[in-house]
Amino acid sequence: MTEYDNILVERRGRVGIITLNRPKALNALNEALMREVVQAARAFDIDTDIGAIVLTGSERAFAAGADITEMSSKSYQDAYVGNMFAGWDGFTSVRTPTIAAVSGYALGGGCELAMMCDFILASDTAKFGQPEINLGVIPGMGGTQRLTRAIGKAKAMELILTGRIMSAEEAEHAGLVARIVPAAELLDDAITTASLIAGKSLPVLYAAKESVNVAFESTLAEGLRFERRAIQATFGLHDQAEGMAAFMQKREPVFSHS
Ligand code: CO8
Repeated sequence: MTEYDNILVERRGRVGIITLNRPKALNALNEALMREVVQAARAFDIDTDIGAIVLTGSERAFAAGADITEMSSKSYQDAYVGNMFAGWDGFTSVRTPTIAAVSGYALGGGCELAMMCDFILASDTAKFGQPEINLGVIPGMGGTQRLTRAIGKAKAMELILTGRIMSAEEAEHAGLVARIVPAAELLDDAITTASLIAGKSLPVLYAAKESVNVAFESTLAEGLRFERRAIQATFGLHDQAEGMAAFMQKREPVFSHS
């Protein structure tokens, strides 16, 4: 497996795990780390033996934001010509389901990276926020868009304009987080959840993920049309025949991911 400097990568069965690993900087997201996360996620994505990806950090911090030390000396020209943060699009284009397992700080780019995943599992110690306003900038990796879609305008505005940090409990109530898990159980729970997902048919997971994401990018009518075409297409899969046969034969399905 490829060696990385800023992340750890491992597999557990059909689950790929990417752990952000810059403990001295609370996993601040510098460009090298971004390239590694995207490279590792893509490698898992093209591997059909992987059916779900868990992205996590440490107990103290999922990630405390984009790397302020690296950003502080950048000029407008550097940011614009270098297309700062655009590389993260490589992570959001991954088709394999992704779960963010968040413990501790998920601030700024850290919160935005968690929101790039398909859903967030949070430990009871997780803290979410977009404190960029305190640095004289605004969220730049999707925060103004994904947070607003996730928790609504009023709450997103309040968080982004004040820089206030919210607890895991508040984030769950607001709809940012799928579930809260005790800190000590977070990674195990995330891997168990990912294994459950990875046991489903991979092409059907792709179709489900793509269809849910269309809800954020289209009208209801277009989304419903997309969904209908997507479910119709599943009837071309061996796994649809297997899933329905298994139900009728009162046994567990064995999906071939085809
Ligand atoms: N970048 C770089 N280093 C960081 C970062 C960061 N985002 N966060 C923490 N660190 C470093 C600290 O500098 C410190 O290093 P050192 O030990 O060498 O001094 C180490 O991590 C530990 O941090 P603290 O000592 O500060 O730990 P505390 O427990 O006291 O505080 C906090 C933890 C509250 C998380 C605090 O570190 C903090 O406020 N961090 C910054 C949070 C933040 O503002 N994040 C947003 C960053 S901006 C962003 O993500 C998007 C920018 C979009 C720009 C778009 C432009 C076009």
